[in-house]
Amino acid sequence: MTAATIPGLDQTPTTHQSLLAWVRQVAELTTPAEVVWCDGSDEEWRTITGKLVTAGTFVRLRQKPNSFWCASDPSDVARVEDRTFICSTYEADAGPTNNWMDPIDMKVIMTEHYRGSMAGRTMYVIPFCMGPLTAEKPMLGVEITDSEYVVASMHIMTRMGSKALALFGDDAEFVRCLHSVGAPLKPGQKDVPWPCDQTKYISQFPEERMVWSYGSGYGGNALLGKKCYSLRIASVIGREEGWLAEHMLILKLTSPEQKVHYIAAAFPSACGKTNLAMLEPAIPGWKVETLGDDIAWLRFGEDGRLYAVNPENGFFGVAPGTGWKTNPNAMRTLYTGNSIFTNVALTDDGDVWWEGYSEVPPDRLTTWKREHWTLASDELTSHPNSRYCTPIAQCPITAPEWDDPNGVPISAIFFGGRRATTIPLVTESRDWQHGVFLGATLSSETTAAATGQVGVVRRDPMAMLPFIGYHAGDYFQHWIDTGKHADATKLPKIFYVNWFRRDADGRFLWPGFSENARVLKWAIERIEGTAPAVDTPIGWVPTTGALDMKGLDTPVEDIEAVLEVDLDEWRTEIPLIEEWFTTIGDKLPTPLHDELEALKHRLA
Ligand code: SAT
Ligand code: MN
Repeated sequence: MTAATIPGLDQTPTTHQSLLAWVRQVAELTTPAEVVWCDGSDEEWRTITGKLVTAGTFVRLRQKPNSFWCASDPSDVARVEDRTFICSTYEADAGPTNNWMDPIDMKVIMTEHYRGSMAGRTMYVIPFCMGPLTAEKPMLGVEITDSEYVVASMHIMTRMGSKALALFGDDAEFVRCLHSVGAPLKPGQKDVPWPCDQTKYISQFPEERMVWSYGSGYGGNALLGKKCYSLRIASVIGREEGWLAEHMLILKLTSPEQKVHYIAAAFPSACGKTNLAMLEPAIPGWKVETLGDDIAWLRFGEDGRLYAVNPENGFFGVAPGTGWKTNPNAMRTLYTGNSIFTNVALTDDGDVWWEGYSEVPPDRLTTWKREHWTLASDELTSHPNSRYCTPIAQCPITAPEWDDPNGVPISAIFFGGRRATTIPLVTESRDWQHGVFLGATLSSETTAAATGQVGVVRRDPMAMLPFIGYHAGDYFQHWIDTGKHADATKLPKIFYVNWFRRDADGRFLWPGFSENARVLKWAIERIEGTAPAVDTPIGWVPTTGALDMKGLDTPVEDIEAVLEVDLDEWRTEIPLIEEWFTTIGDKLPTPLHDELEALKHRLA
């Protein structure tokens, strides 16, 4: 079939010539059966989800309105970091923490994979906008995909369709996102519920503001507005334009005196980011509202403060462990409906279930592998990385300003990881540069949610290790410069938290979850200059009495232990930080080297 005869190709709802030319070029390469421009309407949602139900990809839930269960191919369940590439012209611009390939070589390889890859399928053109549509400079993108699952998910996760396309005019800049599951259909060939290819590529071309993804249908590999655009590509744009694209939740904290503070926080996976974003504070009178659970774009406002915008329109949260006890606001959001559940279990009466959803599982379930499950089975019902995808706007504690194009002024940035030892419950950095040092050396123990050994300490700078679109050393320098160019009194204060410290018997020293509000409260009181802290070699740590512990019966020894700065543990930490900094190489900014030397000196 020649391009001119592909149905739908000439139905072009835009006068943006370079967009039209690109769509035509992709259609000629991938040879789909038809081309559809997505308008983002409710009718389109009904058509697409209906098609997915007919194909056996989706099962319509009977217990949650307008919601669907979906199981992926068992091999296609998570981001594939070893298949993720930064294709900058020079390898030195990708740095030691990314896989790099020459952009020309990558295009040659991937072009051959894309050739004919959409045969027998529909090619969808999804215009979208990351962040508010009303932004002064809306952050536009177009994803071309042959996956209905992607179209349905993009309906939830982004502002997409006609309302985004209206902002393109004749020549607006946009990020080109190309995605194919890599499973062409021969005439008459029956489709599978989750088409994908064993070969996968997730390639970013930062200089061209372009993403090419092939072979996977899953989340961060396929919803290209998410990690690929809003972190990898946006981090490069942010460096050029003087702002930060970060892997951070955004929350609004209101005190009993009605004082409002906004907090952004970065944690590696499985450290409770979504739970913190939707916290129900354990201390009376304090209120948390949410603005985002995964990504924050931080830009300076005219008043010199740093403002955060969440580029996303939905939550793509880890399902296991989400329940009425751990995150009631997430549960309320999901019960509202309009959601897609991927790789969780399905109940006989048409509902979802996962480990932690409720205390007692139903007697019988269909697992994420589509297998029959009973209480006697010892298999997990849901994949540890199974996900819910649900609109932010329907979360009962979404702050009304979540869609404000100017964002919200950030008072505090939290970095956090999962560490059994060494890292106290909370440390306040001495200043911005020391805070950058804390973020750059952020570490976490691996959990069962990812493949590999459990309990190994890994560096995950700013929780951005797989998402920095350029050289990690340049990224640290950009963070330092961001502080240098600002009025220090207006910068957010930077804190380092660890909810996961344990005693010698492996028992958690801190209750976590809604009690974490006590740490937020202390941080706010530090900003307001009212809470006590001790000056330790690693930064400011609360005095034992500084945390509001009213209503908690945590023994004072536990509070002392969770706040302890153990100099011996820290001396053991130093070689690990040195090893990490060696990995970064020559581009490690001198100020971070100086911070390490100063820390060593204070510990000596
Ligand atoms: O796989 S995703 O990037 O979509 C989700 C995540 O890892 O946060
Ligand atoms: Mn994430």
